[in-house]
Amino acid sequence: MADITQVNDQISIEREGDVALVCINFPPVNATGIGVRQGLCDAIAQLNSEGSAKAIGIYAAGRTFVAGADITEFGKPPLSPSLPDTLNVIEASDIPVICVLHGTTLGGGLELALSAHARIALEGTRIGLPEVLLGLLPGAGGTQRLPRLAGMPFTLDIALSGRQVGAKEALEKGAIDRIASGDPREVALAAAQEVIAGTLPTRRTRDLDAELDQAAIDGTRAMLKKKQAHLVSPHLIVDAVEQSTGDLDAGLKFERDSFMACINTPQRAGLIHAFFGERAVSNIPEAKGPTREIAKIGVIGGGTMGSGIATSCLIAGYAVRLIEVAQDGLDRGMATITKNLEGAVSRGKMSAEARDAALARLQPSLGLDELADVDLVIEAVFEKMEVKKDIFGKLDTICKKGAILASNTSYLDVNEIADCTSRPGDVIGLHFFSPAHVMRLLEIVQGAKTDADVLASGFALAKKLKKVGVLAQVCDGFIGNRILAHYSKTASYLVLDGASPQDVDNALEGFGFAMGPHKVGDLAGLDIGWMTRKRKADTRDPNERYAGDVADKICEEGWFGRKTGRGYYVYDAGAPVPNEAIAGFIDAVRAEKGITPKAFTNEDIVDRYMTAMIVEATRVVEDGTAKRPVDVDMVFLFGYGFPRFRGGPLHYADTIGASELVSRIEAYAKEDPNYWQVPDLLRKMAADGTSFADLNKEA
Ligand code: 3H9
Repeated sequence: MADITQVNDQISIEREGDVALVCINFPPVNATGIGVRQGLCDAIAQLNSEGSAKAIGIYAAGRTFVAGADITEFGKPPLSPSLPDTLNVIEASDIPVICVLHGTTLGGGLELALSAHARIALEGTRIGLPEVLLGLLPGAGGTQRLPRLAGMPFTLDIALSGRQVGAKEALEKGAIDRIASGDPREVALAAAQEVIAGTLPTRRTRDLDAELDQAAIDGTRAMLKKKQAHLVSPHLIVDAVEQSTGDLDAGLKFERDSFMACINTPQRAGLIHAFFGERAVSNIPEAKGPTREIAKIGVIGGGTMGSGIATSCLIAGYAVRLIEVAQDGLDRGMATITKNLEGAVSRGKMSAEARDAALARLQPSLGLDELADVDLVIEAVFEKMEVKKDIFGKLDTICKKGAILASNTSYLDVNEIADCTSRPGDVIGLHFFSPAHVMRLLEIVQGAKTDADVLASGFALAKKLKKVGVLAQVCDGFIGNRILAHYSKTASYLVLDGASPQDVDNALEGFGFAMGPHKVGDLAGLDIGWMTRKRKADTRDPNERYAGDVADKICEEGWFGRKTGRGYYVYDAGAPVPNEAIAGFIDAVRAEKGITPKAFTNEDIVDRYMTAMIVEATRVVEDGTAKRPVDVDMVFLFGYGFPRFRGGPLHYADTIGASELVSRIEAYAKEDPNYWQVPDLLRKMAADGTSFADLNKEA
């Protein structure tokens, strides 16, 4: 009978001869919540006061060693003992302590291991300090103890990138002492016995010195100044790592103070909203339940979109049949897919063998008849309803019973497409974002008659493709493009009313977007918007202020952005520069419309642009196109380059507050009452004092 004492629900001590094994058991990921911290302190104190054990082995039950601090505790009043204090207790133990790592040993989990007197990782273990991805810095010794073991460059690398490192690299760098194979408990027992026998050396990390690498510190600072000026925690990480050459306790204090400063930032709140939001979007009944088996996928269309979708499916391990109408289109599609896969190999995302295997699973075909045996078809052809209807009518007769028929349409009515088949229950929208093998968003569009298992299969597919699947209902543009169509007019109105395209871009880049809307337009191709404006000209609301005057003039010159070398910017060799001719177009339109230009500050620009985005996002939640505010937020983080540290448009809206937003909209409405209207939901939230976070909780 094993001699096991339960310290609390999450920590137990097992005694085996001279060895004490401390097991952490707090599913799902053994995060260091208050129970784990208290239990570890009590276990170490108890074993030291008893004095009978000669070595302590700490390991964890379940799929992983500790994956970090308990993120759900952040933003709430801190509970003692803190993690740094807990780890100091472990490090101070008179009885040597070893940790056995498996799974993903991250953040506070790695810091726990660093406070032990030796570390062994099981094969396949990955370690990392991902706090930076949550707007934090390692707050329990990571910036102080890791440099002592593995040096400053490695610490800066993993603490600033948040990347996970394999056991082999961790061993080479000195972050762990050994790699072993087997069961965590057995390895912990054997290692502790070795410690007693003297064949596994132990030492306290605090007794080692960290070597100053000024070049690494200075180089990193310069890089951050250029690339991550608006983020708080990366800069503090460098400051903390620089402190690691001094007294450990002073370094730990600096680190703790910096950690607490980060805890209180909106960036931390935004990034943690993003962490949980990414998981919440598929934590809905529609994503669960039975799914249909998918092994072979047909992709119709070898253009950029179809090729990207095919690439994504191949990378995930599916067999893919690529369909085009003519040989040259098919050849182009095959070449694009091959190039995409090459890119994945050169970026280290895929091995050359995996690429060859993927290409072997790809079958090019001319004509839809070849789709009889596929489990899922994804149509990615020209956005014209007549073309789509023709294809889906044919698929209805060709595809096997039970095959899922998906359209990658970005705004067309999925119900209309479904209704031209005899099996609308099999039809769904799967809206990928370009480049489809890179962008992580997948809007999963539920038609009125889509079967539940088809919908759940859409979510299962998203997971397999490593994408973030978000449920959307049918409407023009679904969640993302519908909101985009509304707020992008603000950028044009700002230019008509006094700002330059560069003013708008600079202000929004300052807010955190990687590119302002005019640069994005140039990249996507200005002709796309031009075609849409022409297509919608007859149906445009006569009361709507036209937003396309300047863009139309640019397109009339044959300037479609990057692909023609000229758009809002000029793309000769070197960095793009503003296209000077545009100012003339803007002046002409202002003169024609009698507009007297006004001055806009960066803050004015951001406020108007973001308020317009929030208005349409609110309507999308109000009418049920998106299930919850968090779904809108994830669409924007994963599909539209919205700055992750701001959490998404509706998380950001909560930082402003519904009342303030209503006042802003009412003020803007004095200029353009047709465009600026307060959504009923926002007015109600202002009256009730509620937030989008409250709506997330209710849903
Ligand atoms: C830190 O450590 C700070 C310290 O330096 C200093 C402190 C003073 N806490 O992702 P999954 C939940 S900061 C609470 O679906 P996977 C997650 O929400 C932390 N909950 O599984 C999900 O719940 P549900 C540094 C957590 O296998 C469930 O566990 N650490 C935590 O795809 C399963 O997660 C990190 O940033 C947590 N720390 O991936 C690591 N982690 O089932 C964050 C997970 O209800 N975590 N949950 O939806 C991860 O990267 C991944 O979850 C992991 C597993 C790789 C561990």
